[in-house]
Amino acid sequence: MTDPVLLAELMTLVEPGKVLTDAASLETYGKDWTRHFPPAPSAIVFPKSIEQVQAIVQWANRHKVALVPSGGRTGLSAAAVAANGEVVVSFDYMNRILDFNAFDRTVVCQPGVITAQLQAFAEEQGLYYPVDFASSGSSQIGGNIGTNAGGIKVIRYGMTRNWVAGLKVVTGAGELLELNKDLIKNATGYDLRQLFIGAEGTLGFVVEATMRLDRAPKNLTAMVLGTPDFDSIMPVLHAFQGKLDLTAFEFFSDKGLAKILGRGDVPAPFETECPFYALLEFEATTEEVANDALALFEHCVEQGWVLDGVMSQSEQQLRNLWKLREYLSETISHWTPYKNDISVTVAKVPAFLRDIDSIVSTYYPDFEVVWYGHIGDGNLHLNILKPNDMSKDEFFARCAVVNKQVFETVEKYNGSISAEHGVGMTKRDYLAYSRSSAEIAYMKAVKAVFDPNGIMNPGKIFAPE
Ligand code: S2G
Ligand code: ZN
Repeated sequence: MTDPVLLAELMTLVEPGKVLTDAASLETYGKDWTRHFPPAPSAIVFPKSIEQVQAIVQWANRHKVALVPSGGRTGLSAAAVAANGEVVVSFDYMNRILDFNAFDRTVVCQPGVITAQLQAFAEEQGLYYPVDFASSGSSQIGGNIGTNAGGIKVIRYGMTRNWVAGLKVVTGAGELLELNKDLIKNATGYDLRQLFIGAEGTLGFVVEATMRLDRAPKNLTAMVLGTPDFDSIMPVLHAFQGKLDLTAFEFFSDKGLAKILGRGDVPAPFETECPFYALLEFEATTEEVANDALALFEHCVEQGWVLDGVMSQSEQQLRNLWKLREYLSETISHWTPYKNDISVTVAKVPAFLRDIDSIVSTYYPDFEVVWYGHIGDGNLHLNILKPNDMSKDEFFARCAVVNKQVFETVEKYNGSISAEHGVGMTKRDYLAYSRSSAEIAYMKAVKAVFDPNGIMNPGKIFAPE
């Protein structure tokens, strides 16, 4: 859409200066963190109110103009990429915390509230917003809801879906719906709120979200344990989970640690060099809990599952241990990684890991492979690093060759081709490895109900027909 008449009409729907078409804005707002599809929007529009969002959607329906929602643009599946002349709807100017209810422990947020802003607000109230991940400093609540963001605390607190008390959405038909009214109990038919969570903006726009908060955790304590191989990690999880209420159980490989230590700003956890590392966290509410953790560490060493380990003794050391895991995504981005974000049920992780690792080492003998992820909830991030002397296109083409084997293995273990990063455009061609044709047909029927003219983020989740 570049028709100047349509653009002129669009400008009347928002405040002056809130429709941009300059090349720099189109480039910046037309993309997310993926680099597979060149951004090519026709305009960026910045609504400041729900009414303006509704007017934009009604305008788009009248003129059959495709709209792409844009939040913090930290997505990893190109769900927020406008590659075909769409109009990007950015929520940068709908970024306020509107209300807080101490009794319900809920916060009413506009979609452009930064995740870290909500986390800090919760802390000021002596409470806790428990969904956390590497990009929380720039991701927006609207985008977190659109992708049902997961991250590092899912093992205890679940995904974003668990923390949405209520939503106001503008459907693809331009109607405003208030979903669930922030109620804890509400047995009045289909919970339409849940449809919009994880829909990647294909059903409509999240224009207001009431988020739930939890009590603040006490004396969070982390351990990093070095293990001799993949197979030792799950018995460690099982041993610790049997005794402690874990708030996190992550893992990363020696190659991942090497990239972090190469930064020069994060200390090594301990001297011993190990093939794999588990990072676990729990609330050391009493001396006894801390002693239980140390006893479990000793037990795992005796069993040969752990070679060495360290437990945080201070806030600073807790933060340093987390940097070993949380800095991975940004650190390896310098090697233009080909990313897989796959999951199976926890019991299947060991066999699944072995299968995937043998595929990877067979097909990628000359590529550097970095493993990390939220292994406590069965979610693995497999990152293949691009050799410096290889072009991006050749590298991605070589990696894509193995997708079939990787996703066939995911299918064999009844897993997901996208655990938390969503489908967007990067995974839409592989959807059938995780969803049946009947499910896909029903999902498309649901989309047709909420977005009858197909203007909402077309080409995302479902490949164009
Ligand atoms: C993580 C962040 C994105 C990535 O670090 O857990 O979900 O790099 C990731 O895969
Ligand atoms: Zn992750």
